[in-house]
Amino acid sequence: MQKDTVCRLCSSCCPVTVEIEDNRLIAAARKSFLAENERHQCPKLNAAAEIVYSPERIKKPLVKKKGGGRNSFRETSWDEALDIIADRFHYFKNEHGAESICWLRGMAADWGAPWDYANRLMNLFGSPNTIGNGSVCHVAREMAHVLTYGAMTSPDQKDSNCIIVWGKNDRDTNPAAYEGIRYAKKHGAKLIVIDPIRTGLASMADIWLQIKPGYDGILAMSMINEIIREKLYEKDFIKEWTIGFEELKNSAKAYKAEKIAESIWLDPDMIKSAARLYATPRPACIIEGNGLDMQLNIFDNTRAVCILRGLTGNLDKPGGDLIPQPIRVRNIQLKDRLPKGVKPITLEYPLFNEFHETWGNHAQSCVIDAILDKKPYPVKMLVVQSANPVVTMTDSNRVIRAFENLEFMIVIDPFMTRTAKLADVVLPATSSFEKTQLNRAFTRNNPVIIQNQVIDWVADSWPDWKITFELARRLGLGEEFPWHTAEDAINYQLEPAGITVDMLRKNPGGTRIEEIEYEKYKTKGLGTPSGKIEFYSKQLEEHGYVPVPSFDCDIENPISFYDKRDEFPFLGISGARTKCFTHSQFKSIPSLVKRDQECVIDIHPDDAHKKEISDGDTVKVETPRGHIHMKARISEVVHKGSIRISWGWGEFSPDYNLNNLTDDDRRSDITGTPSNRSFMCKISKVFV
Ligand SMILES: Nc1nc2c(c(=O)[nH]1)N[C@H]1C(S)=C(S)[C@@H](COP(=O)(O)OP(=O)(O)OC[C@H]3O[C@@H](n4cnc5c(=O)[nH]c(N)nc54)[C@H](O)[C@@H]3O)O[C@H]1N2
Ligand SMILES: Nc1nc2c(c(=O)[nH]1)N[C@H]1C(S)=C(S)[C@@H](COP(=O)(O)OP(=O)(O)OC[C@H]3O[C@@H](n4cnc5c(=O)[nH]c(N)nc54)[C@H](O)[C@@H]3O)O[C@H]1N2
Ligand code: SF4
Ligand SMILES: [Mo]
Repeated sequence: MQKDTVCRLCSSCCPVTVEIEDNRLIAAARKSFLAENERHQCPKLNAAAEIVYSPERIKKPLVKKKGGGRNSFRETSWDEALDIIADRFHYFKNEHGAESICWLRGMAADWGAPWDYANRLMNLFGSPNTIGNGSVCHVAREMAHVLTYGAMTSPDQKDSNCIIVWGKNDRDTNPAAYEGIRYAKKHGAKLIVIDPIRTGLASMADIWLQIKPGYDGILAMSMINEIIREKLYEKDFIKEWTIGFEELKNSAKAYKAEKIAESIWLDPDMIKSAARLYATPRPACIIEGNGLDMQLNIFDNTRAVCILRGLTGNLDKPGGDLIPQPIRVRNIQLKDRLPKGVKPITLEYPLFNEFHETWGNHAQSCVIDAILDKKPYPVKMLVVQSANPVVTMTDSNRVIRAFENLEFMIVIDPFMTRTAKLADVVLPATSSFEKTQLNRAFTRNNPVIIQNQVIDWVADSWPDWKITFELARRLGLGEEFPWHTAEDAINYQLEPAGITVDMLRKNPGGTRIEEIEYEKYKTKGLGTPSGKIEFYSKQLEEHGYVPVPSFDCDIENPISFYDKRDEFPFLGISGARTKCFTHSQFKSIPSLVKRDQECVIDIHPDDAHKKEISDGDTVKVETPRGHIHMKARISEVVHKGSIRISWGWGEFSPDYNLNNLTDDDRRSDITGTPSNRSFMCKISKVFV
């Protein structure tokens, strides 16, 4: 039997059809506008059955044995596990205040419905500390979009005549987007790729700018300068729909291509060609990604990229960058029920906490500060849901120290991760195929597609929604959590939009609440204080930040440990994701581990020669925070003087954990983002 759902094995949220036999998932396939033989394959989805029925899945709730060390658990019932947890919630609230409890969220359960449920529970219980990982993922970038033109745009690449792919590797991370790029290119679109690595997409590009990591804002400002100098901008549009053009023009003059190119590894003529190629054919769009995230200048870098969209008038035009048409979903977080005056541990980042109605708090590193340094106040108890922070958070050694200092820790995950091994209670969550869920990806823009439960819960696992609802009831919050099914809760959330789960199920291809509308700003304005695109932002100025993006290469060097570059001369780049894995996940799935041979460090041949390193040698990589070992791959995809390190292998072995190397001391002062992507390091061959 075939069933429709949404895959959540990574955050791309692909609509899929699954084949079910005797209540077992047999196979799954992505839906696509392309014919079957032209579709881009996803090995993770092909391994869906192996993942769902993995013998490594946690089968029952686990409680740490009395007097036992790390990873010493006994199985228990849901009743006992939830009673223990509820007891600890009350204990810490009574002893230290509810805010001493923090709920840390990763990407896997999505920031849709399940994010709202955890926030609702915590707000009602009295703690403002539900913390997401948006400071290292796209929420920090989203803030730059919102402050520039009111919402995060989505690129309409399929119908574009020129696509910039800026720090994104869709071929491995988002098959649907990659298919769109390929389609557009086949129909004549030009492709510009901005990436320090010659990725598969870079090899397909008309122009590839091999930028020095972290310096994207300087490049964007230089392109802005070029577009203004050559008068390639949309004059009438700018007059009517933007503010701060003169200030932008003056600011951009500091970034003449000839002046800045060399310091960011580029050729001035290439920067000019890219600016011209982007600004001439209309429509054009910019796909930006995680290459901009996890940089100290993330906010201004992204703002400069957003400004390019406004300058060329590509905003909200077909084939350009579209302002989304969100669904009217009920905000169920009940933030107003928090006790008056209670501040979150992320209080240093007020604009980031408040820029969006439901995103909430995302300066993830603050969790570690609060546990270890008791700043701004101590966190004593932690719930970790759908995250593996021991591997994925910055400076893993510091994270482990923090978790060992906690008085009580709960992990909710389908697998026994390195993080779960440090917990007091581990709750087995179902996989995405075992639960019905409303993902934010489908509420922030039309059309809405529902994720359906397509098989029974495996072993004694529960879906995240049920875990949260049952815990809420045990905490005495039953009145505000009256739902006994995911459908009940989602129907309540969807009510303002006039749709129900049943209606969504009748349209597995997606339910469109509104027809697509372009240039909506003409009738509705934009969601900024001025209603226009803000090249110059008064709001930023009032909060003490620069109103027009500005960068100083020397003072604000965006690369960690740059001051120690004499001892740590190589620029380490946290590598692209690969098709087989989602961050730390699936490292116990035999077919995926066997298929992916990418646990390597890419080194330029000239550097390898100097260091007497050959292909396959074991290399030690060190920073002031720690070290890792990996095999070398001699490769010209990297720039001389830099190495690319494979991402996510820390779950397989702590010796491969890239975040042993990263620094959490320096952060963006606006989003709290550390530089997980780019850091100075040293390398040496290990003689075995
Ligand atoms: N297979 C797979 N898919 C995934 C995920 C996964 O783990 N595996 N994770 C999901 C998640 S949570 C996310 S956030 C997305 C991310 O998806 P992407 O944005 O595609 O992330 P990456 O694959 O890390 O690719 C980022 C690109 O940025 C480049 N880069 C590095 N530093 C810089 C820089 O300073 N400037 C520029 N311009 N480029 C730079 C890298 O070389 C890389 O090619 O993928 C989602 N999809
Ligand atoms: N150096 C460096 N650091 C990075 C990155 C990088 O590229 N380089 N990438 C960053 C980015 S963009 C992100 S988003 C983060 C990702 O950080 P995490 O969110 O910690 O990433 P994952 O390793 O995917 O961990 C997700 C966990 O959720 C579990 N899980 C899967 N499905 C479910 C579910 O339905 N419910 C529950 N409860 N659990 C589930 C998985 O088994 C896994 O243990 O890492 C960030 N850190
Ligand atoms: S890219 Fe693959 S793993 Fe990610 S959601 Fe799509 S089908 Fe699932
Ligand atoms: Mo992410």
